[in-house]
Amino acid sequence: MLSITSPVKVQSNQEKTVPRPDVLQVGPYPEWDQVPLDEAFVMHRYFEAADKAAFLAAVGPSVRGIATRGELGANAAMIAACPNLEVISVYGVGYDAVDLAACRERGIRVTNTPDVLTNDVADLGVAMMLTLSRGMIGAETWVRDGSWAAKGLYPLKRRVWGRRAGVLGLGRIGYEVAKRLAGFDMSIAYTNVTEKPYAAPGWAYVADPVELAARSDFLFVTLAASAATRHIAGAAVIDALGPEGMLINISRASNVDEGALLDALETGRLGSAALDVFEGEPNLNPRFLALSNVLLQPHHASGTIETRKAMGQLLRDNLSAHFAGRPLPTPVL
Ligand code: 8YV
Repeated sequence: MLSITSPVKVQSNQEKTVPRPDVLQVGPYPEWDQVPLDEAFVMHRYFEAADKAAFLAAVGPSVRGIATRGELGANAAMIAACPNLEVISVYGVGYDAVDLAACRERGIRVTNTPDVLTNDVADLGVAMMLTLSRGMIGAETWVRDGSWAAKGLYPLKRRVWGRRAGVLGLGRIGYEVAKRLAGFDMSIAYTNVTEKPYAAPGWAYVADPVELAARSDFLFVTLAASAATRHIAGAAVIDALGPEGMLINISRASNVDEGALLDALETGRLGSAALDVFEGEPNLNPRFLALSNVLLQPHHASGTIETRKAMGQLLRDNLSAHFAGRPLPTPVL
């Protein structure tokens, strides 16, 4: 059988050849991940290639693994260009950007990095709510630009504690968001496909997202994205949240109808939105930049040193386990 690994020579007592599997790297990682990845695998840096199609055509046949990131995934064309692909390891909990149907068809394994990022993502969601509701970005500017001294007191903003929170998707991240909100004495309701046995007593299960939005001041979108959840927060949900409501999205842009969201924010039918994810990110719709009732974040909810180190470790552990024939630590497929 044709060998599809790139051998490297390793000096030891007696010279031996250690085959390192070829891995296609879709996007950059921090140095602390890149170094061990380069040691364990032959990394083919797709993101550095000027001509992506030519690069894939050249390296695709040797590729046995893909290392990608949550928002980058691996599409059908990329998977098709790698006829010997065995495993895709995602640096992120969301794997909606990986063509799972293509993977199923070819028996390609898929892994992600759940759990290790849950608390940081929840923290950022709650921080976004507080920052926007209390006007902290504007307040910082008020101090720095001399407005405090020149104009006096900063305009009053809206309270957070004790108000009504809705959590759209009570998975791991939604649960941690709700737990934190309980600490602000908020009344909590959630929507999920089914009622969750682990929901705390007092958290109301509301099956219909529109009804959830209607009884919420703050609506957190914390669903794992899929074709079924596309635009689940659409015009009806947004209108139900209303002119006093705030939408916070720390999941995927596709869960929200961005056109409907922008229309509602521009006309005041929705009070405000705090967003970590955008359609076509990192290039977002310029209409967002003209709005003062939004808080815009660069998809960094999992972006702490501690969590990103744990994600990188898990990404590598999944690849290593696969190539060593061990059980995958966190399989999706
Ligand atoms: C990204 C994410 O993977 O977990 C996810 O699904 O989208 C993020 O954690 C992260 O921004 C690294 O690219």
